Amino acid sequence: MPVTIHDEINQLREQLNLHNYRYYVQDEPSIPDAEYDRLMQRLKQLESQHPELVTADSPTQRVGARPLTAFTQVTHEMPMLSLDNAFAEADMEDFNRRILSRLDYPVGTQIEFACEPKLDGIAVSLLYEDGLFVRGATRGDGTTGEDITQNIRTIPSVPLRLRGEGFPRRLEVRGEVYMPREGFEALNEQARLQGQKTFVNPRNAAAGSLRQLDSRITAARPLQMCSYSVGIVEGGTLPGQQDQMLKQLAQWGFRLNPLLEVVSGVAGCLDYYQRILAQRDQLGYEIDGVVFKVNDLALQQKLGFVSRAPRWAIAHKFPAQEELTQVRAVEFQVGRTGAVTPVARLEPVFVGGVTVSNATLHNMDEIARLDLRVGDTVVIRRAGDVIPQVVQVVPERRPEDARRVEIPENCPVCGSHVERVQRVLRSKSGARVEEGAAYRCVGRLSCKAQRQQALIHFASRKAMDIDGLGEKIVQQLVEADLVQSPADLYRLVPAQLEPLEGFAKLSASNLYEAIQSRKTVELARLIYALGIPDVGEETARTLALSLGSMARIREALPDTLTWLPDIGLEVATEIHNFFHDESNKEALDDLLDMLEKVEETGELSSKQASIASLAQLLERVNIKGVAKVGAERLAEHFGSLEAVLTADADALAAVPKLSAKAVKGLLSCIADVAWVERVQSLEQQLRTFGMHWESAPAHTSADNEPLADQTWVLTGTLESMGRNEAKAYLQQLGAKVAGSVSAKTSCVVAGPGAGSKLAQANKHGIQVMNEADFLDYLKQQGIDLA
Ligand code: D41
Repeated sequence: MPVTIHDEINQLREQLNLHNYRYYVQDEPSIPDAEYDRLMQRLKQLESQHPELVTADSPTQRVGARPLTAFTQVTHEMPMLSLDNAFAEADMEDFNRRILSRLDYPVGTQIEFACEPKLDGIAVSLLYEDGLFVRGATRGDGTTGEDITQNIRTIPSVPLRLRGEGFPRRLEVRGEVYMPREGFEALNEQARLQGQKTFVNPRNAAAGSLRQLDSRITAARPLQMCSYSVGIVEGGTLPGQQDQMLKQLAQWGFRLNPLLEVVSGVAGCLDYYQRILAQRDQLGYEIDGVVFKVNDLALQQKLGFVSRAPRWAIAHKFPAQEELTQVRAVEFQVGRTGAVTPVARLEPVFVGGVTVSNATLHNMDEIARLDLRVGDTVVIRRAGDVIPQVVQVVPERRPEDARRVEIPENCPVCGSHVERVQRVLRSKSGARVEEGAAYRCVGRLSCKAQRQQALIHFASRKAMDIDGLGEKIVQQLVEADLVQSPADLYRLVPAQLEPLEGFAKLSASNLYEAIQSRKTVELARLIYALGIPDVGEETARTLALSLGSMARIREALPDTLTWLPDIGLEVATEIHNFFHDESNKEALDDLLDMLEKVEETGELSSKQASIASLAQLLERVNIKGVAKVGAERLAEHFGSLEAVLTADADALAAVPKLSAKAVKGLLSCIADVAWVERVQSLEQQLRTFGMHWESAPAHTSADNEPLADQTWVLTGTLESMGRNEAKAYLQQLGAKVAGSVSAKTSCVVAGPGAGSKLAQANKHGIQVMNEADFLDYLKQQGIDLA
């Protein structure tokens, strides 16, 4: 029998609703997103061809068509009550005592309580008639709220039609709309990138999202709704227990909090409170306490309410995650790269379980954004185990003598000039979105703060890995003026260390040995150890692998650096500026003098600019009408830059599928001597730098690093490749390559002429590979040996 359009539409809706329910209510996706998208597309297509078949509860109808001009008021047929609060165990005991006495139950009776986390969101009422969602409203003052039907419809965990059967003809479901933490962070991140105002907390974000007149905005906000109660119930009945009643709502398609539980007596409540409090920071959403409700609905009825709050329910609040306090001072800290950042010194305040007396203010823009002054009362927030933040100034409490915060002209640590550097934030798509000012102390290593941080970084495990040279000892060395720069570390002698606090003869000589043993270092480590702003391990490795030597890295122009994987113009500029700063140059020369050897990682292959990289070059030299594809076609057709630059109109016409616009653009470029020279010199520089951006290893991750945690040693000469090449392959597989054999060595690759290292390996029983084995192994690992 042929399926009618009507049937197909119904089937699609059923499938989509089921998927939605599984995904947003039960957190168990049942079909892949791509399949969902396909079904949705098909349904939209059918509905647009048959508009008469569109229904209000169709999954296509979540986002409203027209923005409202204002919200209308809704008077709740049954008032939405409020909750009394308990702040201490004694309040809970009182709550229980009141219940027992009102019910005439003997003291000590253990009654059942339904418990759930108290979601920090917005209370709403959802009305269903004959199973169809007809109206959503905010709680408002409990008597009147606002009609937010259009916005509620966009929340995927709200059913537009009740599932299953047996529901009352009229049913009002009450619950909380909230924004999970992850969605909140993402929303704020997006707002920051677009230079828009951020939300102070997830609750405000949820409230702001529901208050949108244009439901398309609400639809884009990651909102969720959990139900916790009912209002109107007409033409049907519900189970007689709070927990059973909620479970029935879940059957009809509502989301419940999964931590719902029934406990016995106050002791059960207090235990539940402690257990949820312990989980608070790990939950994906914010809660401000737990709610206890007498589980038996008949008892709830008997208990009734006083002044708009039920006698049968209470919210046991957690310690606040937001508190008010005063800013005593704003001080400035100097970091490793000289960045001068403001820190608020606060009147100590207990918030989120700890006493907070400092909060970072990030930068001067943040101070401007907050309009923060010394003396201001501010909202401090510490949630989810994160660093305390100043989220807001309370303008009403600003004292008359509140002082503006100025960036100091001189470094608070060393007195050097503080310079302003442009800070450019970019979104992932590369569009520039915000410019602001950052400030830097120009003192470099002459600034004690920078020196200390720089030395700590220099000695750290991923950098020079100097055993025993930690934060505290660096601090002592700097305090005692024993080291002015990294190079000075290598000049230290045990006799200078011995007098330091906590040192003895042995520890002094151990530290000395540890420092001396790190005079040979791989280039990538050394680059990382220098602490160039924005240059992490990955970038350091890219620089070392691609440019091969310190000399080349020091010389490279920002333009050249941007050809390397994952290096944008900002990082490239930082790198260039770092190496061209006089004081850095001096410190680096001095350091290189002190080091015995920098192990340079050569090129992976000597392959010069290939066809693909020619395409990259052509794509980046601003030829009108030539983008990625056009550049690829040109590169493929001509094969060399020379051939492209000498092509004429006929030659270009012969390039398959090249657009007329591209031909025109290229011809006018070729006619421009300055352009041709620029392109030629760019190619020349890239060639002399021997870049092989194609073959530079992409991001390495643990799963394609079979040798992660292993240390390999190369000895003797390999016939098929240079030592640097062999080393690069091993590093590509995740191995560390060391210069000497120790108990930690995993494997030794021994070429002809191997001497003492091979003997050592045999002595320790360490695996040894000859060249043929090694080549086989590399091939097995998918390394392409030309
Ligand atoms: O999670 C919540 N925020 C929550 C709020 C909850 N789990 N249960 C609640 N129960 C009630 C009663 C007992 C009055 C039905 C509530 C609220 N009320 C409530 N939310 C805002 C005001 C009152």
